[in-house]
Amino acid sequence: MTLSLIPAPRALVVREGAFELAPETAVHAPRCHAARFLTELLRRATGYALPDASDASDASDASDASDGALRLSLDGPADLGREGYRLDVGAEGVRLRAHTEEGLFRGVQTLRQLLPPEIESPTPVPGPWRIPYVSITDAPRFRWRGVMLDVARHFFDVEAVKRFIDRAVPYKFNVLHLHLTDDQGWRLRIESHPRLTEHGGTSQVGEGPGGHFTQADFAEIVAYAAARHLTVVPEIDLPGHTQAAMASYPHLAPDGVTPELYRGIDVGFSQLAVHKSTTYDFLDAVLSELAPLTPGPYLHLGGDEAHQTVAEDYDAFMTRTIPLATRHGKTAVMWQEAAAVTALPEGTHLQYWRPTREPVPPALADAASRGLPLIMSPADRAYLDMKYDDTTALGLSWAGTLGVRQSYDWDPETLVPGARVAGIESPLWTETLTTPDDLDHMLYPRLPGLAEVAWSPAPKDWSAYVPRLRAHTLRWDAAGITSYHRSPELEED
Ligand code: TNX
Repeated sequence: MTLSLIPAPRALVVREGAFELAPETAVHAPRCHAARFLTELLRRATGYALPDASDASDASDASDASDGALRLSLDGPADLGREGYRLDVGAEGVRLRAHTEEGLFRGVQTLRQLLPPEIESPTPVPGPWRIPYVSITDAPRFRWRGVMLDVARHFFDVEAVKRFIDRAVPYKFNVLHLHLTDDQGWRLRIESHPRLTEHGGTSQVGEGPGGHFTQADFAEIVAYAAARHLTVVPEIDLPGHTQAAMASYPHLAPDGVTPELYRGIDVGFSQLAVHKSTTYDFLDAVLSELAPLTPGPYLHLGGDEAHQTVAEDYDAFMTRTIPLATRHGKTAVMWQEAAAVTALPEGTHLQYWRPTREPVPPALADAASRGLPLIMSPADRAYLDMKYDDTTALGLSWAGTLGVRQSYDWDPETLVPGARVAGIESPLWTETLTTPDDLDHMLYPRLPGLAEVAWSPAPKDWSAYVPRLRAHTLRWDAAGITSYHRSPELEED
């Protein structure tokens, strides 16, 4: 029996035989997101009742798991960390143990992949529903395993963002970074500054009407992500990428003149009035609304491509702006350019995004040597908006084309020697992407490989990975995902 688990677990033993789910198979579990997620998934595809037996027995009691049930419990080994789990499947049933609810949730994704691909079906289909006998001990290599969606260049609504989350969940991602503002649009309602969305939210790349999230919409996304153990990291990109804000409030512009809304795809032409104190009043107001909407510990302040801002001004701007985030108890995250800021607070996360072929900027190497954690998103490995090859209709290619193998074959810990690598993140910029199917096309089949880079122990083996990845296309078919890229690289082994 060959299994096709992605990301590959830390340790896996497969035995002869399989446990078969039956309509009356009982689910014993503490009340938690993982248990709800699992029973909903199983009931949807199998049509089985799978009675909830949580009240009938103590789910934390590991001793009598001999009755052919599904058992989830929080008595897993603590040494596997917050997201680790143990999964044992045998004649006696399924036993998933973790130390935290988050660990159970990650383990549920593994259990999901042990079932036939049809388990992804949104409507009941015939079984049998067999789960091979296994013993798995698993925990992630990195604590930050992110996906990013740019809702600024093209707006994607709550349903589309939920669907994007659904694509990341089976692969054990745990961070959802939302790029909420850019030149082309401001996408989150700020009550103290309603024109940001009433005006600045009405544009996007090209002709479309734009759009924005109300604060209730944003809360809905945060809750949906939280129920899947993803932390939302909202980004307000500063001090460049700010045309939509300045078009809404001209006092934010250096010359005080209202710019037009922007519908192109250039970067690096806008900057806030970095010398005016009213700019910082504005930022304080925005971050003071954003922080309480964000239960996670991070606020992303952008900092990339501020080509209009001279180094001295950039330093002064960030030095003044970062405390507006940290005073709410948040940790600042910024793109790698912010490494040059003289007084970065301890713990500030820097996001590496330039292609790996470029030398590491001395300021970034220096920040890394001071122990600031890095999130690795090198454009020629992790940028999901790069074309697969020259025939890809969607996407950009400024960092080159990015095939499936190239996005899989890299080690985040070799890029900046000695750095503390928090993990990786895969950004999906949307200059050329307008529909949820477009997003799927760029995500799959690259996203699972990036998940494996983030979760599984190094080293990795492409030729052993390809058959596993190919098996996952059956899951996408069963789930009704139609627009994933049919990559010739999947025939390579
Ligand atoms: C660079 S990555 C950008 C974005 C673009 C992206 C397109 C980064 C920090 N800045 O503004 O959308 O390239 O690939």
